[in-house]
Amino acid sequence: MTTPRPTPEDRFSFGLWTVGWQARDPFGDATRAPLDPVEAVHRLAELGAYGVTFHDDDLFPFGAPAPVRDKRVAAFRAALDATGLVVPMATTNLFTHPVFKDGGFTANDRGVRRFALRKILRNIDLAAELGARTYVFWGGREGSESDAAKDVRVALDRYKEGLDFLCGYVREQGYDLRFALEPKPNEPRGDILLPTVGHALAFIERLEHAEMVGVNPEVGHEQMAGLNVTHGVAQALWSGKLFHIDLNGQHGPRYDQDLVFGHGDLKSAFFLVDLLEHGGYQGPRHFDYKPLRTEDADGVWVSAAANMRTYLLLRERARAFRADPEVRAALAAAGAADLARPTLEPGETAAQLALEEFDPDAAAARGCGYERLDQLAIEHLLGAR
Ligand code: GLT
Ligand code: MN
Ligand code: MN
Repeated sequence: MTTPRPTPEDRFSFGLWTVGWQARDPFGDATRAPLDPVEAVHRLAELGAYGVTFHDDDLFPFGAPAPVRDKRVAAFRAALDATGLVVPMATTNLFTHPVFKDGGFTANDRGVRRFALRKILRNIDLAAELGARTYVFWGGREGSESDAAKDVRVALDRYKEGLDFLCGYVREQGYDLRFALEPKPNEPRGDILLPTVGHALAFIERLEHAEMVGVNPEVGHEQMAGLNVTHGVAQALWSGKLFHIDLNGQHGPRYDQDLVFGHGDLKSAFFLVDLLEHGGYQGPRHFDYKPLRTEDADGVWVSAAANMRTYLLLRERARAFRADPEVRAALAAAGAADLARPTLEPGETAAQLALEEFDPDAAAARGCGYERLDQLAIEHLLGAR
């Protein structure tokens, strides 16, 4: 089999916090040394990525004085210039420092909320300077463990207030930047606000500048909620709200595994790639994963390459699936095209609809042919066709 090689045209991007994860977990210390962002940029470029993303705290330590910050940013920028890697997205760390233990936008403490907004504003300026077009908000600490602790309706008021204010700021500054909310059901909070793509889409419609806010679904986060991520992503696309995507792997509802893309539910990954490739998504294919804690530095780069290679292999498989005449025939037999036909004739009335003769028993007796289609998908996925 040919080896697909990632190129910048594939638009693969990685968070600095992914390859840079030192593998500290709730039970154990780091197993790897810190990774300099400059090295990360060079290694990712060598592997064929086109972009790198970051939290403010990935680039310089929390509360770093201006000279340290400037030095780190300059080194990062020089690495970008040297490699041609771009920064398509940036985000704020509102979860590591203990000040954010009760959230950033929705902490009960108003002083913390104001501090969070200042931290975000500062990094939005840097994101815009570095050419980012998307700014992600993952609200991992926005939530609670006890329903006595927080009035969710009021917390959502504060969430909206903060995002409305930040949208206003981006507009005033004339930045070419859109926001993408990243849902997650739980972890680190017991329950996180905006737990799924559906919750986030509904919330966005209540925002003052809804047009500049979309979603950044993460494969594993929807699967942690027991949901079909491909359906969530499809609805985001349908709503014109798929601004960004976090690709990774997960085995069903358990802790957030952040595995390499495709290393969890492979069949779901196949259908997700099929959707992204045929559904008109033009944005970055961003990997948000954690190299296994068992790996050394070499293993980190093996895993980074694995994300891209798996995506490309699935893309090949999805294309072969769509091009296969047998699949086309099976889709036709299953009536797939009929779904694209509006249910009513233009201008048809309820009275006209009532006149139609229909035999429900005959329709009920017809098989849908979906088993055949599903098996064809599996055979393409397995490279058997
Ligand atoms: C954190 C989280 C991710 C988010 C990142 C953006 S940070 O690693 O687990 O899902 O995308 O804030
Ligand atoms: Mn995750
Ligand atoms: Mn993510």
